[in-house]
Amino acid sequence: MTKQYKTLGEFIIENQDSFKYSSGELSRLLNGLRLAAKVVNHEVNKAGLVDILGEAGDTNIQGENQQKLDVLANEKFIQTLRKREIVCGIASEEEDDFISINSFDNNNQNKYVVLIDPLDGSSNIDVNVSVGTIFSIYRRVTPVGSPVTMDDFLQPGTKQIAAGYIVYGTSTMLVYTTGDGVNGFTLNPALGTFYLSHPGMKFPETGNIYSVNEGNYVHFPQGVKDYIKYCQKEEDDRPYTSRYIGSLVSDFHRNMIKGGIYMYPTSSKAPEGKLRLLYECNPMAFIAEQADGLASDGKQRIMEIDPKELHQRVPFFCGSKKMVEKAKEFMK
Ligand code: P6P
Repeated sequence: MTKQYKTLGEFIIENQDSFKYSSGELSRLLNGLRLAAKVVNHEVNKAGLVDILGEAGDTNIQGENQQKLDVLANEKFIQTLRKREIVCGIASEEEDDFISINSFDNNNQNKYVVLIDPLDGSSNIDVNVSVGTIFSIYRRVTPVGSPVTMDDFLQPGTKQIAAGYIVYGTSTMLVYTTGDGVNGFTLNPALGTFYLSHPGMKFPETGNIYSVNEGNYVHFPQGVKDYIKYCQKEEDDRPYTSRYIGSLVSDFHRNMIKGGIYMYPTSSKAPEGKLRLLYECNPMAFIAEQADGLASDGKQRIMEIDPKELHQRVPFFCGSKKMVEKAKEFMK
């Protein structure tokens, strides 16, 4: 008798009562993201065939227009969420402004806004390296029934009610939190079903992996340089291993399982850092803290930053508690 693993659908239903806002809407929202994840996974996995099927932007042998995958992923997530009548607004890395969603069937009673990076690290597709989707969910703060405003999106990360990512790797996983721990689900592509493969994910308190683009070393602030040299020093549990694949979701996921720290500091080339606060850093920070890790901009909790604009960038230090604390000591 093979062990029966719980499916994502069963898990969402079982846990919806524990979710204080639950009226089934969050479940429907998470199910929408689950569906979109499967569709995007299918497209990502056949991406390598684009050259045979036709270059992105051109038509393929079936005469269909090949879209860039991040544009396609963006459209799939927006389309799926729009249809589910739960979301009143969406902000995306691919969209300059937020999208207001009116649902006439329930005269605009939708309560949630979603912020999403539909395909993070998409430049890795051409070289067959893992990419990911990152999402962050809030309740709107303006009156239900009225059109969403920027205030509904510019909320601090501490107000998130759910966050997660999908990593399209050697297997496709959906990892998310609603504030009650972090759970990972692996897709069985043959069945199109996500199974609970990683219940209660936690960052090890410390680790020996540091993830940073060392090509930018000369541009980093002195404290970051000093921490990197600390990681490389022959002493105690060091030198650590350097692992950086240029895909935040994959580096984060590996570090959460094995222990490690991911860093995207400011540099003279990126004075605010590169990663976006609202749909990259805040959701990953929520997951990190729910997994007993930390996420900081080098000075304060990522989730306590008061957002000023939709595509705002922040420096990002995230992972095993003791490693982030040590990095912050060097940056004081
Ligand atoms: P760099 C991908 O573009 C991304 O947003 C993250 O997924 C990744 O960790 C980082 O940027 C890579 O940036 O400047 O090191 O190539």
